[in-house]
Order: sequence, then C-alpha cells, then structure tokens
Amino acid sequence: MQVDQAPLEEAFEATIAGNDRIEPRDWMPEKYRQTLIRQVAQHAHSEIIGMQPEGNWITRAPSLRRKAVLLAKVQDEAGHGLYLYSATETLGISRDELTRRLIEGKQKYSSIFNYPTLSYTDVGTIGWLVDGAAICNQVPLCRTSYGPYGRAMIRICKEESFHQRQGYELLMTMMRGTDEQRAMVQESVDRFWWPALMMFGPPDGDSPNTAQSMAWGIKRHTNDELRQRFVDMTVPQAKALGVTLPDPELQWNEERGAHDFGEPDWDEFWAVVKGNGPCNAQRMAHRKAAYDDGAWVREAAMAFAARADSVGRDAEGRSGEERTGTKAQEAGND
Ligand code: BYC
Repeated sequence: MQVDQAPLEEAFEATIAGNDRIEPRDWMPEKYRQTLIRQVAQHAHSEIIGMQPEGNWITRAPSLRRKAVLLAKVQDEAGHGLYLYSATETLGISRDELTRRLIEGKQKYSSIFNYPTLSYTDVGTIGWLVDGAAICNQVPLCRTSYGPYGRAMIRICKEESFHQRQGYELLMTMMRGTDEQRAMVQESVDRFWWPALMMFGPPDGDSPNTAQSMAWGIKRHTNDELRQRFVDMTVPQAKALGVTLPDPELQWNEERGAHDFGEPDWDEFWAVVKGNGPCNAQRMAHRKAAYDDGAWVREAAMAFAARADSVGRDAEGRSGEERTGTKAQEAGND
C-alpha cells in the first residue's frame, strides 16, 4: 500500500518552522536522518578519539591533584561519546556499525585531535582553547531540532565548561610560575591557536552542509559566525592570562564591533581532514587496537544476554524463581 507522504512532510516542516523538536518516533526525511547520523556520529567519534591526546599525560601529571583532575576529564569525554552514540542509535543505527565506519575511514572525527600533545602544558591549552571552541560550537546545539541530540548536548556543555576552566586555571598557575613555565605556555598556545580555529569547519563559502543544516535547525549558526564568536571571547582571556595569540592581523574593528583576524591555513585543514595530519595514523591505530582488544568483552556480554534470555534471567543474573524468592523475602521484611 502506498503511503501518502505529503501530510508527514507537512507535519515535519511545521515542527521545524515552529522551533519544536523532532523526536525518534516522528517521521523525518531520509536526508535529515542521514545528516544527523553523519554529524552526531562524527561528534561522538571526536569525543572518544579526543581522549587520546590528553590520556597520554595521565601517568605523567605533575601532582596527585592534577592527575585526579585529568583522569576525571578524560572519563567525562568517554561519557560524552556514549551519550552521543546513544542519541545516534535513536536514528536507527548501532554503535557497533558507527565504530566500524570510523575504523574503516568512512566517517570523520574532529581535525584537532590529529595534533600531538608535546608537553603537559598542552593539557591546559586543550582545556582553554579546544574545550573553549567546543563550548562555542556546542551551546547552540542544545537548541538543535533533533530532541535526543539537543538533550545530550545540555549535559555535555555543563561538563565542557568545567573542562575549559580547569585548562585556564592550569595555564594561569603556570603563568604565575617561572620564566620557563611562561615560555612553555606561550609555545603551546602558538601551536594550538590555528588548529582550534579550524575546529569550526571550513569557511561558509566552502561548507557544503551548512545551508541545509541551518534550514533544518540542526545547526543554529554558520561556521564563520561561531569562529568569530570564539575569537571575540578568547582575546580578553588571553590578555588576562598574559599570552600573545600568534596572529599579526588580530585587532579590534570598531565599526564591526568584533575582532578582525587572519585566515587559517585551509590547505593544512583539508590535509588533516583527509587523513594526513601529524597524528591521524597513530590515533586510528590506537582506536582500532582498543576495539579489537575489547572484542572478548562484547562477545561475553552478548553471550550472557542470549543465555539470560533463554533461561529467563534478568540483568542481574537472577532467574524467575530467584526473583520471586527475593520478592517474597522483601515482602516478609515489610
Ligand atoms: N574536523 O559542510 P561542513 C570536543 C568536515 S569534540 C574534521 O561545514 P558541517 C572535545 C565535515 O564533516 C569536537 N572534519 O560540515 C572532545 C564535512 O565532511 P562530510 C567535535 C571536519 O557538518 C574531547 C566537510 O568537512 N565537535 O570538542 O555542516 C576533548 C565540510 O564541512 C571539520 C563536533 O563534532 C573538522 N573540524 O559542519 C576535548 C560538533 N569541520 O561529513 C574536546 C558538532 C568540517 O560531509 N559538529 N569537517 O564528509 C558540528 O557542529 C559540525 O559538524 C561542524 C562541521 C561545524 C564540525
């Protein structure tokens, strides 16, 4: 039987026009679904791959306090990845399939994580600049048109704010230290500034997805709008910190009420996105090894679930009889 799609499309368009949320139970155009799978999966992969550059420093953090903070932050990134994979699953695709697509190079992750962390200072710079850029990009996504994605973003943004502050606090502590420490901060900021600007994606004129994603309310601002917001937010913070941002063209433009700034090296950006950045091969090899090493856990969990189904056990491994027994005991205790 042929289903008339027109009323479904109308309902979808009305929801978007009214700034309401599309939920998993709602009809949606296939291209809307595919665009979300692409963006949310790329976001999830970025969180998981993003654990690597900082995780590299957990065993070498300079104090117990710094180690505990870094450990917590990296664990938060794992959590963000899981919320986002769960949101993507509501679009009808499994986490396993998404991971396979990443490992086979069919899906991307953020360019920023293909740069190395050469000193512990980079943990602070990543918190300040990378998480700072992430917040700029992600706060508007709390209002994205797809419900599960927007709700995941609310929690993620709260944690990202904490991450940004811990980075800034780390750098501020170093800036109050020795000349050598101040030089380390400047050197690290010099390396991360341009890659952080590239996180927002290509310029609007070279961004094939922005127009449609804005029309659908998936993205709420263009790449260039958010990049500008990030620069304007970061300049006063750099001043308070006492570091120089490595851009000779950076200056306040009175007329625009915003900062002018130089052009990132877009050839470098596309090279990194296509897999030729300094750490792409290393990041993917590490991710693949972790996936392969975890195979036995997935297999054991699946075998357990299948067995539990066949004997009617619940998630805690209790049979129906045991559950009834427990129930009877609980009732007796009342
Ligand atoms: N890196 O048409 P465009 C984090 C791709 S996690 C790599 O503008 P769109 C954190 C783009 O996918 C940060 N690829 O695309 C974690 C597209 O290729 P495809 C991750 C990029 O989607 C741990 C092509 O270039 N955040 O913060 O409209 C520790 C053309 O681009 C990049 C998110 O994922 C890039 N930077 O806009 C610390 C946020 N930029 O897919 C921190 C959610 C573009 O057509 N995502 N490409 O083959 C978004 O907001 C958007 O997807 C983007 C790109 C703004 C990134």
